[in-house]
Amino acid sequence: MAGDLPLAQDDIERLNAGLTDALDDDYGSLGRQLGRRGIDIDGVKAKVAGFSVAVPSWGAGRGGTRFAKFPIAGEPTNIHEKLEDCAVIQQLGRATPRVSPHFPWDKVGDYRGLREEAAALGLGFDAVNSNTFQDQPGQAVSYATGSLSSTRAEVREQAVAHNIECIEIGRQLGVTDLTVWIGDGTNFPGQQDLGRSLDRYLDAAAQVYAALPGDWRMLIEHKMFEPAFYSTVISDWGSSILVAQELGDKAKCLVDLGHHAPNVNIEQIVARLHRFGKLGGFHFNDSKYGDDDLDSGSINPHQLFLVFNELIEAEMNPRGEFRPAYMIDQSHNVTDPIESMLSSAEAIVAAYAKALLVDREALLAAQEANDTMMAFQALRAAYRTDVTPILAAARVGAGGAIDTIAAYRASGWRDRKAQERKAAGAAAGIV
Ligand code: RM4
Ligand code: MN
Ligand code: MN
Repeated sequence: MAGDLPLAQDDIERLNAGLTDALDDDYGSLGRQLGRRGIDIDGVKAKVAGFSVAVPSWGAGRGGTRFAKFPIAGEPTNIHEKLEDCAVIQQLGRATPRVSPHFPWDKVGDYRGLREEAAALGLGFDAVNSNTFQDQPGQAVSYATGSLSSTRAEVREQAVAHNIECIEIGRQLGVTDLTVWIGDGTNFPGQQDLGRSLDRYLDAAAQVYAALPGDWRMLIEHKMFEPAFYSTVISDWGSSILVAQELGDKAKCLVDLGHHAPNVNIEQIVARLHRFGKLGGFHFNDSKYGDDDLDSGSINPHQLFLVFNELIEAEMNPRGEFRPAYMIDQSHNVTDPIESMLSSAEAIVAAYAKALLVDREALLAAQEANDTMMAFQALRAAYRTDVTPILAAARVGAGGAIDTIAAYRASGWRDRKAQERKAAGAAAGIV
């Protein structure tokens, strides 16, 4: 149960009061418009209110590139401060009630205590992310040769042990998913045998899989490049699904929007993975060139809509259980991370809401009749609808802000934290 939310609820309500008449007006008008299309706006609002996406603990700090990081005053530097900032995002936006942790970045002595601390802030935890892509102080062996696929047995053992430790931490945090992304791969042709490195990965991943409790899933995240630039071991959705099929039912695939070659049809990958019951999770961000980790919907909101169109198709036609782990996975290099995550969550929920508006009967009929233009128009009609009033009304219903970023700025949160928190380091890298 939420104890102490970080912002004064009265302040949020006072700001909302000045915007309520306009919202009611816009909601009424959109309701009439949707009514003419046979859609009940309150039903859409109820679905939107039930939708949520996790935020990554590391996203609360300012990111950087491999060239530089420019910290801001008052940014969080440990998991406790990160949770506070995530609670601000949730209090205002009401779409991000869970935080996805990363280990060892978020290591603490007492995980049950951490779970209580989060609950008091109105938060729970989501998928645990293991980190075997960089070395940590005091680590026995280096990941310089890779981790789960390293040629060195003692490195593979260390990576397996770390993943098993993440499962144990996750149990204490009340989580049931382990996300495994590895940085393993090569920078030169010939550097490693492409077949044998996958064999080593499969063998090590099976040991992690064997340690999963009955109700847990292992989410395999593929990525085409970076930090390895010639080949990666789990490079694409093909490798991911083959591995997941070999490991077993509890292994699923996780799609990160930025982890593909430019122009790849990601919505089709979503549909394919779902077809075989292997779609386990999705990392939201946006990209112009590669794994840019830009804010969701900032570059290509139409792609986000098309992805959600497939996710809703999947939800309506579940193959076995459909329980995708949704998470924002971004690096906020030039904005206040709280503002970026508020804006990104809104873009994600908007894409979801628009996809809910697709007239699926009309779409299917047009597809069956090979009426290309009307099939496209079924999507277009949904995409061009401004769903802003539905999102705002859903937020208000849950105690959030109508204008989240204005409310955040009015709260003076970051300036206050700048007085209290120690300064963040400027080391280059994602955290
Ligand atoms: C990777 C991948 C993982 C994330 C790390 C920080 O590119 O997207 O999901 O945990 O970055
Ligand atoms: Mn990711
Ligand atoms: Mn990534």
